[in-house]
Amino acid sequence: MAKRPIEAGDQAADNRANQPSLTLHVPEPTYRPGDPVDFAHLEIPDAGNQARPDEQCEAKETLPLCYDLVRVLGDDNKAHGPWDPKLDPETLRTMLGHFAMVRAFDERMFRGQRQGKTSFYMKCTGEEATSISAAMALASDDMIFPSYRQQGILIQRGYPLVDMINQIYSNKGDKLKGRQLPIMYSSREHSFFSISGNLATQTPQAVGWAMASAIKGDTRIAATWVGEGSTAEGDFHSACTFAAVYNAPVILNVVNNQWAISSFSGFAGAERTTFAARALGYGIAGIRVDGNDPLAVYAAEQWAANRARANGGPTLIEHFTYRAEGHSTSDDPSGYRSAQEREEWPLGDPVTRLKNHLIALGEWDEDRQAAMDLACAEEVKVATKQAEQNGILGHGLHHPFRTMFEDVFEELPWHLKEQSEQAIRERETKFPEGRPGT
Ligand SMILES: Cc1ncc(C[n+]2csc(CCOP(=O)(O)OP(=O)(O)O)c2C)c(N)n1
Ligand SMILES: [Mg+2]
Repeated sequence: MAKRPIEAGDQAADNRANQPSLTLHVPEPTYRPGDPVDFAHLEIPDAGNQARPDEQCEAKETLPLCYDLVRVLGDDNKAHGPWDPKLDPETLRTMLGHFAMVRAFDERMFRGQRQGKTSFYMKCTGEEATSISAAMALASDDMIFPSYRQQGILIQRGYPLVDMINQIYSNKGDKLKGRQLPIMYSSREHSFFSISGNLATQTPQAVGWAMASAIKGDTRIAATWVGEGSTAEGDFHSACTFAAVYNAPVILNVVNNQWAISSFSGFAGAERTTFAARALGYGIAGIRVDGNDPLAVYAAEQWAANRARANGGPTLIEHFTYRAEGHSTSDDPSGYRSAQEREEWPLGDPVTRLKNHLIALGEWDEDRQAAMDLACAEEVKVATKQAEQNGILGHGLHHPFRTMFEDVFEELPWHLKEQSEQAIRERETKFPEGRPGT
């Protein structure tokens, strides 16, 4: 671009005449469709090499952990180092069972969308550990403020599959009465806050809930999950400020799966520093963890939970992982990223890594894995059939139309009452024969 012409007498501009033109950096992902992929530039430290500071340490003592990568499971499929949470085989098998279940669930729901049973679905393939292993390190009544990719937590907390599917189908069994986009679950009984499509709003809400818990002298902490792309939202930074100022008992989980739909993590600042390192500027403890290492994720979350529960304050955990599939059923990643990325991802697959660990311990084998996968697929199938009795997309078996005016106000204000009557009247004119579900 041409430089601004220097006007006579503009001494300041004249003095800069020999300086280079200013330029902007616009991030560009390393690999586009068809490009060969090589992740050799990623620094992947050996498992077990990271120090584990005291849970009550000062936030700044976590500085090395913000640039390192906490890893426990080595290439030998064994657990190493001070972060090994030393879980017993039964707990590891339970974790593997939740992994298998969420994978079976994702698989069937994705197919259901392709079959027209729902309008929308989102998988969490490759990111199972970041939700399930983390949630297992929390108390079952600690409050979860999720994004849309933490279905694993509902499964881990025992939320009925059929209720999840009813919500996905927006049918007459949907506890949210069709008022939320499919997959945006909510369950007070499972301490699982309503998922919002407005990115990052859950982060200040989690901090606020944690502050309220402290004000009440409660012992429950809050944990929130947010994508790396969403950390570019102002809400995330307000959340960090409040969490730091009030030393709130909260865990901020940033799931860095490298992509935000078709935008790569560089657009949220990944080229400049790690997401974990952002914690330091706020005075929050930070940990960068191998998000595909279920033991490391568990250990990091447990460290942060112990810290928060003992009034040590908030922790930001960056889960370094990879979104193995499309963003949602509405996305086609082959249009913007190299298909090789998934194969070349150097941290492997969390399900395979946990399975191989159990096998290495002599506590599991391939036959048991195959039987478990089959049993999960069967359980999801049965739940799907049961939910289908309540209706699928387009079958009209949804909550009656008039109910959309209910449940917000104890008494419907006059203007909404008018609107509701008008809407029902118009519907009767449009469908004189009546429509199921009206
Ligand atoms: C405030 C806001 N902006 C944009 C969107 C559209 N949107 C939905 S998901 C998404 C990508 C988010 O990526 P990331 O935070 O990395 O989470 P991921 O999908 O990778 O889990 C975008 C831009 C939205 N829902 N809300
Ligand atoms: Mg992302």
